[in-house]
Amino acid sequence: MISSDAVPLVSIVMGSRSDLEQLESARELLTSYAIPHDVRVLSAHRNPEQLACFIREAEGRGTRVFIAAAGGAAHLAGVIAAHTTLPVLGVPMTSSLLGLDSLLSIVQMPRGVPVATFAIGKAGAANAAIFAVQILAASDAKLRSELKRTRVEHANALAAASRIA
Ligand code: RP5
Repeated sequence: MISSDAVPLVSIVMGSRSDLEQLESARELLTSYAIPHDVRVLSAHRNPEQLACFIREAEGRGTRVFIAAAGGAAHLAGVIAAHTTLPVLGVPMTSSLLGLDSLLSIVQMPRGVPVATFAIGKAGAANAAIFAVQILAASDAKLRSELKRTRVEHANALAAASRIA
């Protein structure tokens, strides 16, 4: 169970409230692994000072991973990475250019300030959350065994549903 006063280990930051729907799976996954997390709308271009302040404070509080979701000229993840050496997982949001603009903006970070980039939209959001759990699990044996158990459960469910005719 996530206690409300637990230190958020993962911070989900999105560029606009309009991104929220694509990120629901990320929130659900982190909750299912009982990972304390927070969720913020902070834009790299609309409120840059607030964003920088939040990243510094989050790191000071004990956040270990950032998930950054943005669409269009999606510089949010890169800007977050500029303010921290913690891992930043970038999720391109679907956009008027189907999210290809967001994907290319996030994935093409110049050498030296990396952002791990995931698939466009909901699948990417879910995978970023799982990846965040995997990062935390590197130093948490219990979490590692939960991840393994989930993989086995998914494989079993797939096997049980494999017969179509
Ligand atoms: C980006 O611009 C946001 O991440 C969002 O995906 C996109 C559109 O934002 P809104 O105009 O809906 O606020 O910064």
